[in-house]
Amino acid sequence: MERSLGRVLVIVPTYNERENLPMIAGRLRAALPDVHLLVADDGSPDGTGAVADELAAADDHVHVLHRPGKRGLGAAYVAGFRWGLSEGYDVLVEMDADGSHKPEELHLLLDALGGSADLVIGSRWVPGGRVVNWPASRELLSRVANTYARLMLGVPVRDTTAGFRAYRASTLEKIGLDDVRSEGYCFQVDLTLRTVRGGLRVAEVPITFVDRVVGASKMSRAIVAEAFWRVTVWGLTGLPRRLRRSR
Ligand SMILES: Nc1nc2c(ncn2[C@@H]2O[C@H](COP(=O)(O)OP(=O)(O)OP(=O)(O)O)[C@@H](O)[C@H]2O)c(=O)[nH]1
Ligand SMILES: [Mg+2]
Repeated sequence: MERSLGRVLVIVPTYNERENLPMIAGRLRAALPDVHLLVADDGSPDGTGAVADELAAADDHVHVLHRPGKRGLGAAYVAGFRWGLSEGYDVLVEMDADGSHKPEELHLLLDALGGSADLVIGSRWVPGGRVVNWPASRELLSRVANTYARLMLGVPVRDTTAGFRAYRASTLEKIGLDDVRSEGYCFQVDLTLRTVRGGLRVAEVPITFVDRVVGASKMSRAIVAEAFWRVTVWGLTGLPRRLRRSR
């Protein structure tokens, strides 16, 4: 299916994912051999960047973007999207390095994108979606964050914070990346909101999300706080428009 969509680039942001990267790259290349991979590494102290370089040297479908220091997930994706758009890819995919997003399920997202969507989200919180081995505290945080975002923003999406997603290049060109300021996971909410407000079509497909087995989480209080205040600001500034529409 990905053939009819054109050229597909999967962007994997990495920060200290040395043990995970070869595993996830191998699984992706085996699952969808035509798809290209871009590793966006933020100068990981554990040497993930060098591991990525080795993978790229051995495989012409693997590319690496080195960035000087940890600047957040959002900034890494924006840089990856820019690279992919300038290289002429037609579909740009977001995927974590830690195995939480199964490369073997990526075809489900691409199928839905080829159906009739401008953005497809691999969702934990639609019927059929599952989380495996996630601590109850993380599940609660995700559910509360998603409910808050849905109510504040009026966006009909069950998993706005999800990080396994596929965009058409035309979607990213239309919504624009120049003024994206979100750094942490609210980057995902930010781009979902831009897509919906741009009148584009968002589809969710159920996925099985598996908690990371090795390596450390980058989730922090600062990331949760940023998401909370930004969603609150977006919700309040978007309120007049929602009220106008509901009249
Ligand atoms: N380049 C870059 N990648 C990052 C940064 N922060 C996180 N990542 C990567 O983004 C992906 C998601 O981060 P995770 O730490 O797995 O976040 P999470 O899935 O909420 O947390 P876990 O519970 O550990 O799975 C992983 O591939 C990280 O290596 C960053 O500042 N820069
Ligand atoms: Mg993770």
